[in-house]
Amino acid sequence: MASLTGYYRNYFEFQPVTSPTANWVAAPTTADFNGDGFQDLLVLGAIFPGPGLSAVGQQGILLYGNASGFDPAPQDFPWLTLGSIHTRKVLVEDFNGDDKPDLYVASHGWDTDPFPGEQNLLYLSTPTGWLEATATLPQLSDFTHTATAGDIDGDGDLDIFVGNGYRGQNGILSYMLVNDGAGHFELTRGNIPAGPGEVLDFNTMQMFPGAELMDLNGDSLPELVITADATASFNALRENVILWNQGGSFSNAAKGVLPATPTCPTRSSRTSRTWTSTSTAAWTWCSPARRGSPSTTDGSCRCCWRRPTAPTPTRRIR
Ligand SMILES: [Ca+2]
Ligand SMILES: [Ca+2]
Ligand SMILES: [Ca+2]
Ligand SMILES: [Ca+2]
Repeated sequence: MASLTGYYRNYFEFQPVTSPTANWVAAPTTADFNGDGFQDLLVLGAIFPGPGLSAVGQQGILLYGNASGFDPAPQDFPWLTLGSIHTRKVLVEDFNGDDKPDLYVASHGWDTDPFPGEQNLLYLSTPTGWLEATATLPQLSDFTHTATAGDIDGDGDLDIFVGNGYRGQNGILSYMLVNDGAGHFELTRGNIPAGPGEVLDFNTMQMFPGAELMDLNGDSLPELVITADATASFNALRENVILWNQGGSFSNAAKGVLPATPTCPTRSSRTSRTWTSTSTAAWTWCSPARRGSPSTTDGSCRCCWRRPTAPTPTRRIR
């Protein structure tokens, strides 16, 4: 691998690299951007709120893969001027049908109250290079945490589900961008359940950070899988769901619920049967990062908590 020093090395160590200063890296994405058969790596800079910091757009980096590793890409790619504040996901797909990759950049912006959101970005391939086509998107400062592409209506082009699973300052619900085949998109919510009381309504039902389009039943139309925010105790649902594609539309009526993962009792529920087990076998000790998480070893509620300080395990909860 070509050595990564200075600027590039710092990026991967989450170090400040330039002014404006990135203190975060966002949405690492692999794709063959230059069509040479080697996977390339795109990483965007991001800025996370902190003392003395302000919401300033950041550049990213693109490294072209080769037989021995990666090298910086020529600066004809718009990573230097991309200027996103906090991106969550980058879609690299051919949206305009010329067999070259295009980019949709899904961002939520300055990540602190009042969560003002950020304009998502679109870059299209042309015979002579990249075209910034963001102006053709809906002009919205939405609080986008995820996006996913798929041909939802089976007309041969890739459409985009924009997942606004959290309210943000502007309260913009999720939407679908329907492609006209040339990389021009029309916003609609007529084919997704984002109305009051429906599964994509963050106001009443469900907050979610993740979404994917994929065909799960082999009919060539992608289903929409939504992964819920399990920590949002105020959510009515907190369900990971499959929205089955019904001829290009998704609805509450055609919803499947994925099995829930076990959750650990909290300290306030430590008198539950699990926690009053007389056998320390019901416990599993783990690293701080996994405290309070269910064991993945057997799917039962063997909960990670705190490694005891005493030589003999106790069931003290901290
Ligand atoms: Ca490549
Ligand atoms: Ca293209
Ligand atoms: Ca389509
Ligand atoms: Ca399907």
